[in-house]
Amino acid sequence: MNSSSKITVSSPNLKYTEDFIYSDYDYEETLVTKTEHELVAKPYHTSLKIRTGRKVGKVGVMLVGWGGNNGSTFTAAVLANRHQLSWNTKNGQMNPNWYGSITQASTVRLGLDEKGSDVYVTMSQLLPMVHPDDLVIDGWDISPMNLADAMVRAKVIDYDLQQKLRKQMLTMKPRPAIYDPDFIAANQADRAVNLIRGTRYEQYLQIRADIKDCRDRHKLDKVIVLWTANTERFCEVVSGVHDSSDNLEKALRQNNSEISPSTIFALAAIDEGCCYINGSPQNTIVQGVVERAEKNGVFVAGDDFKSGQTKLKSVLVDFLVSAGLKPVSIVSYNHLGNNDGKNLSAPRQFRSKEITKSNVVDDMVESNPLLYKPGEKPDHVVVIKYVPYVGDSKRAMDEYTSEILLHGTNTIAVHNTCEDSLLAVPLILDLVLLAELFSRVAFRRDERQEWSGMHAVLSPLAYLLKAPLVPPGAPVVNALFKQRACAENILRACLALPPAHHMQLEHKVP
Ligand code: NAI
Ligand code: DG6
Repeated sequence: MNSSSKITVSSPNLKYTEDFIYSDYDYEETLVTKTEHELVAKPYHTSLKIRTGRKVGKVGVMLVGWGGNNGSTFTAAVLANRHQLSWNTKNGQMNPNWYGSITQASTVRLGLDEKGSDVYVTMSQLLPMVHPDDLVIDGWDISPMNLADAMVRAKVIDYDLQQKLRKQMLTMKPRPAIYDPDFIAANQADRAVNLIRGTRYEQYLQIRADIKDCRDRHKLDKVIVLWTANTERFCEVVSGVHDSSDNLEKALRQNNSEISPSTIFALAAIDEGCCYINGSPQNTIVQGVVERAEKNGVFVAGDDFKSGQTKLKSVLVDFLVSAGLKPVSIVSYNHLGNNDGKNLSAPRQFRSKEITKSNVVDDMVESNPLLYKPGEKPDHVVVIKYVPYVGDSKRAMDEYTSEILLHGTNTIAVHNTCEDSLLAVPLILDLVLLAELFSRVAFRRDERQEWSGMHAVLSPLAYLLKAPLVPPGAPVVNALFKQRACAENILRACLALPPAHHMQLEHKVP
């Protein structure tokens, strides 16, 4: 496989122009109707026209919480890759990579060659995507620390690489941010000194001004705003406040105290025409935010990066349930010593994380009524403890107990030790790159219709998120490989390629 090879699809259903890739796509599904004694399955297909813009443009990402472990590590990773910096460790010389990023370091099967062997390409080769080296990074933090010192504070990057990045990162300074002590843990107060003062509406206006400033200064075509700041408590959703774009606007101007800092960032981003991604668990993207995003034709996505323990859970439980085994107890314990762990040691912030970490097996359980009665679920407990000594090196211990044949018991125990930020950073990259790509994809059913983009709630990013938001009424999918297949097959559809089915009938049918 040559990761720089150009891919050209040769098909009567695909047309390339200078600006667009046009795909004529037959979307196939099966409609099931139920009568008292019978299920009738009827295949159907929908003809779609899909248009993908080929011009990527100059893209900026503005991180909320830029000076945190994820923000500083993301910046370090982009710079290390951009400048191809190598560094020494006790294990020898290291070179940068993007391991953990599905767009940069994972492959998709394009098809088979003349000998019947699989041909794989990097996911980023399929369609024009922003190159990570070209991303402009900016952002906000309630802590004023420059990015070089923030990287030292995070204790994630090897010392020698820190030295090589120091000069450049010293010049990077987070913009003042919105701080509301009611939303994050009290133990964060000492870093909250880089602040936008004033009412919530004034803070919103300042965030808009910051986005404009970043866009103008770097001559950007697109800015994506991504929250990787502290986990907030859930806001109390109040009707007449959060339930519509107009009500939110009114409440913002009235300085309503249940409008969280993250929701103010979301509103400002959307009103500046930027996609907003929520990498933390809180309920930022309330109904009024979704409505605002729909009106402005921009994407929102969330919630909470799915990096380690939950990613494995969304594989393991899918495996168990689809193997006909019945998980009955899932206990997930973790301890960590970074600032995220410190913030999560407060009950209300822990509760936000407990919610996103707990609802991640529901779709798999509901998919198998042979194992689970309606409403029945495994016992599922999530514990998080703050242990400063281990820093960013999170320990996650999971015990999965399942009922097996004739009421036997199968217990699987998993222990994972890993720098949390090194798992989260590639997800930040993928979220940004895929959101940008999907902003260039439009659909219509026939020539008479206008092109329209995907739904404002960008659910194809679900693979990267613990509690994926979906458009109203759409089913939530947590199973990891279904999520991956969704993203991969949408990319294939943009190229008029059939979904990956893995049947390999060439090798089975005489
Ligand atoms: P961190 O605590 O090191 O960084 C958060 C940063 O946000 C801090 O620098 C803090 O000063 C800043 N901040 C707090 N409130 C702010 C506000 N209103 N505006 C701007 N900046 C603000 O945390 P870390 O490890 O970088 O994680 C960030 C978020 O990502 C957390 O919510 C965490 O739960 C979430 N997350 C992290 C994962 C990981 O594997 N590292 C995975 C899933 C989610
Ligand atoms: C402790 O659980 C801290 C959290 O921020 C997690 O590290 C983070 O949400 C990642 O969770 P997971 O379950 O995807 O590894």
